[in-house]
Amino acid sequence: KSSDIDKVREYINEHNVPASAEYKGIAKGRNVFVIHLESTQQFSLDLKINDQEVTPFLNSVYHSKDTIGFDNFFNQVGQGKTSDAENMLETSTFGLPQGSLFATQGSNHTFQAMPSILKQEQGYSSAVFHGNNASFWNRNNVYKNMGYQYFFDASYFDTSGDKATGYGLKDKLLFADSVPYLERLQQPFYAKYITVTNHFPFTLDDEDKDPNFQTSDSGSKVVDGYFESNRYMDESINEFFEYLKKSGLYDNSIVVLYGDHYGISNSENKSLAPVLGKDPDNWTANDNTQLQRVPFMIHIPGYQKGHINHTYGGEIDVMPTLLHLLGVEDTKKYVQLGQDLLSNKRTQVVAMRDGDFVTPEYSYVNSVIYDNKIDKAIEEPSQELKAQIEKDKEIAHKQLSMSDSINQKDLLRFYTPEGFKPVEAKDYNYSNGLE
Ligand code: GP9
Ligand code: MN
Repeated sequence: KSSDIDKVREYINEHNVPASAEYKGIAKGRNVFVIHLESTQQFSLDLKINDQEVTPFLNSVYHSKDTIGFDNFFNQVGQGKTSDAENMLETSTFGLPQGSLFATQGSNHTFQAMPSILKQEQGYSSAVFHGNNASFWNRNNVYKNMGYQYFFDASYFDTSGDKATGYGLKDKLLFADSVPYLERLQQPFYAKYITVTNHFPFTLDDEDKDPNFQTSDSGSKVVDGYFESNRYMDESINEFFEYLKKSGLYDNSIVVLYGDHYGISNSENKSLAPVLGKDPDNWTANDNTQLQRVPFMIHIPGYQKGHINHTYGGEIDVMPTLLHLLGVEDTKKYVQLGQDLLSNKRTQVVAMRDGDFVTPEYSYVNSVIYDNKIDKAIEEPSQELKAQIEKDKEIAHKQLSMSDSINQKDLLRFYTPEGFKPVEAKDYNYSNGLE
């Protein structure tokens, strides 16, 4: 109904934040690599186990002068896990309250997604590289509706024997074997790599373990295996960066890295706690929530003004951030629920898919208010704090309900931004490579 989309437009007009002068367009015209770090949580960065960094290469990128990194960036996925993360990054709307938008509605859904916007505004080509079968999470249909030009799934790679694990081609091979396709992509391109090896149950083949890395002895096989497979993923990214530098692609590209969601579930967090130097006996629901931070970094070769930004945000905010960096200034005409992470006009209330939320000072988890500074539940909140929490709750819930209205009713079919051409799935065919 048109009145629903009018409400959405009103919300966007009130909540969109403009690009900041300092950052807008600084990556304009560059190729974009988005690297999806499967199940990677922020705590692995800079973590040392037995005196060794778990992710030495990612750490070097995170602290590079050419990187804008984030340390209060949260995953916001629901039951759609990877597919929810992808949906947020590509559309700046949430996944559904239940189930996966990709799986349940993605075959016939109106998206105004990154590949189509970059194509239409700036002439980008686009591709996804992923070592699993195209039908997983219904990607083969969703990507067409998003306007992805190419989708190189497992069928494009040799996944025989020990080259693959449960979710497909091993990451090092995905990066290496993607090169012949990548090299034929028209520049500038928007290329997404979805890694898979660092996925539960984190049982890496022995041949893929770093013999020099001795993992934790936490009492949980999942936790100990997690760090070993983190290390493998880290090496795969390192190898890909080496390729990018050698090929020359590096200098006219940016690399965006993000973790999609937790790898260690709440039920294992008490085993994880001592590895992180935390006390498992005083573990709270808020500690689980605080562990929902995932890596997010934007690596811009040659930038030189890199730093770690402490803003509180999440996956919903990536799309407007990237578009602004790439010189797509007018994000207000689109329907994006997030706010540019590099703007100081943003609101730092991070909605979780279940309605809980996190702010820099407080968290609201299972109806309990936590003070983040002292890491404790506030038993008797003041009237003033209660009012503040109600306000923040309203902000989080409004953002979620707007998203549900958009996605459950497929509202974008009633709204085409000025100058935007709706995507036609039939224009895409992923079975014949680059022909
Ligand atoms: C599979 C992969 C995993 O193709 O992306 O998805 P997940 O299980 O993490 O949602
Ligand atoms: Mn995932």
